[in-house]
Amino acid sequence: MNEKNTKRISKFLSLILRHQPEKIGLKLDINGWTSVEELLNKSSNNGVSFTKEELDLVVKTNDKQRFSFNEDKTKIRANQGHSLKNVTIVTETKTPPPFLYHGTVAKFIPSIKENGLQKMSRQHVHLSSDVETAKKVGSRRGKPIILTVQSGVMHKKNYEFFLSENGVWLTNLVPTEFINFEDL
Ligand code: HQG
Repeated sequence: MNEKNTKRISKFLSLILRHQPEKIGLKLDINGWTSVEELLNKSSNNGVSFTKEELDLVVKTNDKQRFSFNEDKTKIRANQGHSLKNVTIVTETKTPPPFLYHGTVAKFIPSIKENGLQKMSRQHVHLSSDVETAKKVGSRRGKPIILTVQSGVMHKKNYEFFLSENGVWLTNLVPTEFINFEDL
């Protein structure tokens, strides 16, 4: 399978396993899992055909490890990034490093200054442990601006942090007083 095809399937999986399973008549359980066999069948019925081996390869080689199988590989889910309200991926709360980073773009800064970092359409605010990754996240929307979040201070004040299976730090809200806006 070529890279273009892998990417196409990965994008399709993100859509179905995070946002719109109903698009192909699929149901996710409350932990985000769905049957691999049903996913293969229903995708194919809706014009997106791939084999179990191809799915395996997409999950294994995905650049951000977006998806996981359960132990016996009968079920699959997205590790994070859901907008579906009735899916919760349980991750343990974890002590974050002193600083985490958020990549965004200039047009959002006035609103972030006023309201802090909000979940917007996702279930959590997504933060990166390194500047490089945050830059990539911001670049999806234009020239990236990197905000530094005082996660250590927030943690001391009892804000909860979660670490997703693929290494993304998640929290519910970053109030503006914990964001460094210097130079902006
Ligand atoms: C911005 C991708 C105005 C926020 C990435 C961001 C990441 C505000 C956008 C993951 C705001 C939301 C998440 C406020 C936040 N006012 N704008 N108060 N608070 N924003 O896509 O962090 O490929 O939901 O800065 O690589 O960009 O999907 O979040 O620009 O890991 O796996 O509102 O998604 O990963 O956008 O990206 P998103 P994000 P995947």
